[in-house]
Amino acid sequence: MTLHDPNASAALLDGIRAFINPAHVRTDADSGLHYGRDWTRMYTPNPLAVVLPETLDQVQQLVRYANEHRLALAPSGGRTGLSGGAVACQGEIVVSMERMNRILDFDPTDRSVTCEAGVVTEVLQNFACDRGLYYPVDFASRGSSQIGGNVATNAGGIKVIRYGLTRDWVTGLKVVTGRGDVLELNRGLIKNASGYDLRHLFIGSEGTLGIIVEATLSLTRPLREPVIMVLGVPDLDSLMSLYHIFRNKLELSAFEFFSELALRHVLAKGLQRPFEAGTPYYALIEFENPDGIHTDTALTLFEHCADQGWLEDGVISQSQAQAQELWRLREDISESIAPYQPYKNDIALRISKVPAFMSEAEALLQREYPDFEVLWYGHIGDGNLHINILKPADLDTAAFAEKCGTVSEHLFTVLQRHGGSISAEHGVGLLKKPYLHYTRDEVEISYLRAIKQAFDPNGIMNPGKIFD
Ligand code: 2HG
Ligand code: ZN
Repeated sequence: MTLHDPNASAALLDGIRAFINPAHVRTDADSGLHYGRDWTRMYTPNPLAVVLPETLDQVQQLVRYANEHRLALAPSGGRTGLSGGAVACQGEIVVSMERMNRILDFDPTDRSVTCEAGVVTEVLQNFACDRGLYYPVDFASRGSSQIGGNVATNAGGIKVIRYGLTRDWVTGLKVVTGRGDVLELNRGLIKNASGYDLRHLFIGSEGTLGIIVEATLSLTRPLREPVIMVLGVPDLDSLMSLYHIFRNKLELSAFEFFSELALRHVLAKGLQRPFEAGTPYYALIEFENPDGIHTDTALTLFEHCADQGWLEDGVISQSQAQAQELWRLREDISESIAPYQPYKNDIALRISKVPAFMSEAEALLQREYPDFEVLWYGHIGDGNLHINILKPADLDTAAFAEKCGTVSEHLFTVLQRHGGSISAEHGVGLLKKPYLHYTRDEVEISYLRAIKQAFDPNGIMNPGKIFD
């Protein structure tokens, strides 16, 4: 909600300064720009203020205060989201969790760690690594995304095929609900059959039910000597054949894909082609290979697939450094295309439906939008495709957004027919809100609203995100 009277808003912010360090209640333009948006660049940030609490108690006081004065709060983590879930464009108070960044507890017997919401993903990964363990939810924005945001979007990433999503690693949450109550959900238990599991409602809630303040996460053993193969593939059917055969013979920790068009953007940034031949698609496969025990299997599979015409060329990493370089071919795509203001899609399908959907969608996009450059990449091994449409230089942002809205209607009609979801891992936020009905019907959305009402009766928590 926007406060039109500047004196009234100044007085309300002074009220917050009574319980939060005044230096951490900011209204300057730079803070508004910095904290008021995520990696989605389609919205103009316009927060009332940015508040950086340091304790659970302060978060609770803030939520109670916001209820009393009907102030909208937009919880904020590393703001690496791509659906506008952390955007504050309607006079919200941004609640940045970045000062709540302590790791509070580690237990080697439980193999679990409890941390505040503002801990950066990579910090947690390194903390686990230093103790001989592994936090396996991983993605390109690991260096700035925060655990609270990961939980709020149920972040997925590049290892889902083996390790699942953030949801699979959260054993406990401490939250402040939209009503201002503190709930300790599941308390790190593995088994807990004591009724509704509210923890799972907060996972993926995109800040609309309350503020995640702490998370308890499981850890596992690290991957043993993982190797990467990048394979050049002539068509989609071949890609799926590779998926079947490699997945049956090796335990994969990643099966990613990208198109030649997508690859060209990372090559333009100075990376090397994985091998000389260019092919329409590439598969990136990761598996453990301690002491080279699976090398023969991988090479036999490679030869078999080449004989079948399912791949044209390929490379297998010979060192950790080479593996990292190969990963960059896939992981750097998103950043390399950011200057083109891409219209992003993050869809999910059952894996068995991927080829039919992709060929239908490709034909549709070529027929209806021949002038758009469309890039395909993503986590094909778990049915998650990122379709990025690049803005032509001569089209202004508003006209492009409008055209992409029409693309979405077409694309999601096909997606719905194949039983898919409009968001696999980025969330709904503002960007996908108009299309939620392609995945959730009105009856189901009415249950979502009822849940929102129970946790946030005054509608102060991230209003306008997911649904209105
Ligand atoms: C990825 O998988 C991220 O690289 C970003 O989820 C996807 O840029 C995108 O659309
Ligand atoms: Zn992704």
